[in-house]
Amino acid sequence: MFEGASNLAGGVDRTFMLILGIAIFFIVGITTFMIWTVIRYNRNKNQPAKQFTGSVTLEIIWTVIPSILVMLIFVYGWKGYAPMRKVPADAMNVTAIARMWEWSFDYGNGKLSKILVLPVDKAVKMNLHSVDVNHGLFIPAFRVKEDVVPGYKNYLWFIPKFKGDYDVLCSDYCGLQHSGMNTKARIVAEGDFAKWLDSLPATGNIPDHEGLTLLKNTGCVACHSLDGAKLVGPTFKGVYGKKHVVISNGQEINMESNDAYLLSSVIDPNKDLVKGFNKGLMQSYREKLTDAQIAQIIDYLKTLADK
Ligand code: HEC
Ligand SMILES: [Cu+2]
Repeated sequence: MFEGASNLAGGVDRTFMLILGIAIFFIVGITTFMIWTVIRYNRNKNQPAKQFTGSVTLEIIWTVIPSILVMLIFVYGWKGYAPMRKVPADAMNVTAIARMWEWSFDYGNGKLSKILVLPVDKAVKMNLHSVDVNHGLFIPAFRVKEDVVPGYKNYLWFIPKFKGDYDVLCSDYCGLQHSGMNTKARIVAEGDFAKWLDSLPATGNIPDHEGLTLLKNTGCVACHSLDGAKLVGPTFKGVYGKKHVVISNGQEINMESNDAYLLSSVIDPNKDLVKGFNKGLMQSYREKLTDAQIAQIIDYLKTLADK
């Protein structure tokens, strides 16, 4: 009955059904008893009610029964939870990288993917890594969910049981586009997985401009479009050489976007705020990118200038 989409699903579902069963038993039992007493002891047909206090028997019953039920829930819960923290030694390692607001999966050797492709019937350990704020890796069908906290090493593991596509969500509210932080887990046959992994380009091999690769891999494009569309941040199209109004120290000033301005926008984004956009959304990349990488990004942004 409890065969879920992963090896861990059964333990979670059994605990859930136990709690649901107890809840249904009590809501039906208590309501029925209540209705029965209202009718059976109707005040018009019976003697007036009397007040009495103290009943050792009753007190023992209502202490012992709930204690047993709570222990039972604990035992089922523990049986479901304990295996979640015991990763088999032969599990394959994949790092889930969370950033506002997308998931990427690192298979090692620079191989990154936006969807989580995995072979069926094989244990996988997901190392959880956040580059900005708290996120949560949640794959409901597999009954796995763990926090992804910057600077903290967390993990989860599971064995997918069936081929197919499953939803991958972020379970922690992580800002404006949190609800869009979804992707797919695609479970495929072992051979198809090997082929897919082979065909995945190592990041260094993507024949893009280095700066564009950095924009994609650092997650800039989640907030900045390249085609003129307004997202959370201003588009990068035509950003170089653009004359626009920025708010600096509470003052609106006209500024032309040049090398120095772009550099300061990346390492100190909230200093000059582009008018019409919110403060505090973009984090400083001073520590996340090297000077050379920022130079490559700026180099690429120049190629998007309006000619
Ligand atoms: C979480 C969303 C977000 C991410 C991720 C983000 N930015 Fe921004 N960015 C913004 C917002 C919002 C603004 C406008 C407010 C401001 O100027 O700080 C902005 C402004 C900028 C500007 C000034 C644009 C203009 O029209 O003057 C540049 C340049 C820029 N970002 C570069 C980057 C780069 C490079 C990255 C990746 C390394 C990046 N941003 C990542 C949200 C983001
Ligand atoms: Cu998130």
